[in-house]
Amino acid sequence: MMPAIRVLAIFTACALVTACGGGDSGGGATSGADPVGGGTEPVTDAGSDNNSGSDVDIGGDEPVVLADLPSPPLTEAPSANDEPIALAQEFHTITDFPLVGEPSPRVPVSVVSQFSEADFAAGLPPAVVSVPDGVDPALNGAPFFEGLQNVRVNAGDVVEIRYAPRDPEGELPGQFAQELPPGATFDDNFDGTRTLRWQTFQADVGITAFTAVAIDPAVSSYRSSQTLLIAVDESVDPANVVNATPSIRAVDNYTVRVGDPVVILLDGQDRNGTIPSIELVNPPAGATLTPDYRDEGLSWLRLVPEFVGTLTIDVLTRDALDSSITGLDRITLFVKPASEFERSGARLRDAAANGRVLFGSALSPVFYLQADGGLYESFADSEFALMTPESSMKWDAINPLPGLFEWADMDNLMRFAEQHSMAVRGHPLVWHRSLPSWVEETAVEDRIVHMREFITRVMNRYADRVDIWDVVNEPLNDTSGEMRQSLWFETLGEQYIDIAFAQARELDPAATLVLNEFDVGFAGPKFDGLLQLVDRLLARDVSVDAVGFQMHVFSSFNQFDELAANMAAIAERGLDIHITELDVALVAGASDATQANVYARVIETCQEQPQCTVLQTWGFTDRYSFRTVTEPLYLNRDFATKPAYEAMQQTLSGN
Ligand code: 9MR
Repeated sequence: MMPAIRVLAIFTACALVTACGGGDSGGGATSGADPVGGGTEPVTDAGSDNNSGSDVDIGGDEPVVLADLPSPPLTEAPSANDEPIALAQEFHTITDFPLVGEPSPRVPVSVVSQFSEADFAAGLPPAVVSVPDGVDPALNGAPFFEGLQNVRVNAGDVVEIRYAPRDPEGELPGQFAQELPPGATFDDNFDGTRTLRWQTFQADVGITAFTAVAIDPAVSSYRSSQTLLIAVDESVDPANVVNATPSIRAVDNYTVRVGDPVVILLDGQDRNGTIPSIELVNPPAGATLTPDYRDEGLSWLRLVPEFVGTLTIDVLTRDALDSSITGLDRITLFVKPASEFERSGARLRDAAANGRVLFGSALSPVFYLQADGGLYESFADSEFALMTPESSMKWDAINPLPGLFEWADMDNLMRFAEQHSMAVRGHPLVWHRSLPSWVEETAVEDRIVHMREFITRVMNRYADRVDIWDVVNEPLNDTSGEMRQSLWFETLGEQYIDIAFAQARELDPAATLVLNEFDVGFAGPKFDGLLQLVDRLLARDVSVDAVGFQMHVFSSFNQFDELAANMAAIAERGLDIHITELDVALVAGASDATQANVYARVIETCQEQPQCTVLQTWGFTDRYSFRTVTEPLYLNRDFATKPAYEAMQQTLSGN
């Protein structure tokens, strides 16, 4: 059971309002402040006076005091309606424990059309000109498009609009298109003009905006963005609307292991907005095709390949309006014998444990909904003693709308960790990214309470299964080491960090609480800024136990001495070091051996520092990496080991 929840009372108010004066030298500013314990007031708008950022005085060394969160809460708490339901086997690849899915039906996230008929009637929107420093528009006029106006058509018509960029100085500007309407092209006429060509369908009815950008011939960063509105009306005679051939959304080729269940999501598409039916032309023995339980446009193909070799499955889509119109798509699976995926030597987690380091990886959301989920699971369950949800615990994943909680993905990863005896790192409780838009739109004076409500809800559900929490992620600017002017910083200056840690500590007294940051594995202003922040937090008794070094590095990385020195500086302050997100992007021309060496030496550096207690990679296969094009991980896209795997094994084993 979690202890009862108390909220931030009033932060040390004097320190947080400009009226109290600035000067943060030595912390006198808050000493006379009157922390209100047990108060009921949420954060007042005093916080909003502190938006200015770096001149905010966060005050002295007073620990924050938490008081009760507001009742009723600012947004509706999770309820029984959010509870996941059992997920049938037809929809996933896991065989050794039951999975859950979101309850049906899905609550739609409302999509508000950006442009209305009134906007259309108002005429062509004005161009948006970006004038770089050093350009005087009086001397160099902005480029523009000649002769454009908003366009109205009927569904079924082909839109053709010629874009002729012009420049007041007479030279010909360049141009490019921002996102095109579905199926449209922006064709080069080889005379400086381009033509937008768009075959409209019934599904396109409404107002679509299209933006082209003209580039000044003299200064390429001097640009005009011109949006044009295209109103597509209902067709006078629906029979005039072309009926396009349906298809399924493209499916990648996958390598799978013989005998593992495979699932493939088939997403029927038709440009006119109807949903085609799906048939398998040559279904493999035992294959099932099951409509998704939440979205009628989706079907799940599930099969267990029995033979090694290349398996092709042809999928026929049949038009919803005219059954004689069909599309054909092919899915290819490379089915390999189990022996291809066997690995000699110690498993990474066991090798690491000998050297007292906890070894693990981030796990992709819903890996069990991918064709190669079986291979993914078997590698993860044998190699890792610790797992972090790569994205399933982020705010936008769990709480996309106020009062709506989607727990299923995170519940499944927790269950996976439990099943395979892995420790769990919760990630991240407070971050400026991966926020649902409703959080970004909250009033600054309410935001700390929203933050605390989120922390509370996540920790109440998972704290008894989580050992380590990344409480605050990336509080510093990308390179400078100054505080990031994030929407969290905007509330109370850096005291949001104190509050987040106090809240996390209260809810999970025994957990390891971490401040996680990137680009701190080498010397420079960012690491200096981190150390200063850590010192300020420790001076205020903030309950931080460890610093996470993310370590998204490149194969050219060679500052191992600096990494060791940085770790030592954190260790001297009594904190542990966790390598939290290690991956090594290949730079052009670099070999796998160079990459392997970086993995080995980062691991070695951690092993040499007694307080480096956790080593974690950010995924393990190049197929599911956020840096996939740079092949930063130690299995390739087909789950074959790369030299980095053996190098890690050897280094972790101390060989
Ligand atoms: O790898 C993650 C990627 O799949 C997500 O799209 C992205 C946004 O949520 O986050 C990535 O993970 C980040 C991590 O949570 C924090 N440190 C930086 C990681 C890479 O951006």
